[in-house]
Amino acid sequence: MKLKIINPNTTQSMTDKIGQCAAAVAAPGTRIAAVSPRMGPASIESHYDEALSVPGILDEILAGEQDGTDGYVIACFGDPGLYAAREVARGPVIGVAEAAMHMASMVGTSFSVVTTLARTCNIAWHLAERYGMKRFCRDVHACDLPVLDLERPGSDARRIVAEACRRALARDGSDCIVLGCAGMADLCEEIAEAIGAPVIDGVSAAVKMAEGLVSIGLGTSKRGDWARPLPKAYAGMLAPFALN
Ligand code: 2AL
Repeated sequence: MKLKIINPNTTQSMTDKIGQCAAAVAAPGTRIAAVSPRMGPASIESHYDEALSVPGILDEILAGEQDGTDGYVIACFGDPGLYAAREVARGPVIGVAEAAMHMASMVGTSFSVVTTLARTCNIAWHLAERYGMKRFCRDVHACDLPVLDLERPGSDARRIVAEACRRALARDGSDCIVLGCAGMADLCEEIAEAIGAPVIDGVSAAVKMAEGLVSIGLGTSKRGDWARPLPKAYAGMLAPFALN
């Protein structure tokens, strides 16, 4: 099967890292294509960044529908454009926050989210609410790290994130940690080992969920809310997004 992992930000080093983490957990028969969209922000850490990442994500989904992609992962913890993407995809589309929170709720009765900047905490809370995961989510903690610091040598990000996870677990009395940024995917194993509790990276979680759904023949339902959008004209820069 062919899975497309879309890092909605345009930072190629992060896309490469996400692709490696996805490939490391994929089954032998799964082909992973990790991409950044042609347009979008360098990192996503505000509602503005999220909104402007969505056209690039949809562009990648539309291309995937042409080239036989079986399933998709949106690899940004805000799950930007997830429901719009489902409207145009036949296969499953999984958001990393959605996948991580669901898997966390299966390995513990409570989780703590550790994310990048404090301003993204509310985005995580909104998602927990949307997915019915709020009752499992004890709290959302920020490391006060901008997303691109995860890519910057010398930023001390590994230590900062690990320490934030340790503190979150202790303060919340939670059972496990959800990493609140796709750019933290490579830190998962070492933090789990350091803190002695499950740490869930949404990229791995979403890859396995997409793989599982495709392997049992499940795609996005086209009957109701996620039916294909109606054909109409789109004006200006969005003209190429008009569907037939
Ligand atoms: C993210 C993420 O996963 N990728 C990105 O650019 N921003 N989310 C976050 N909370 O930092």
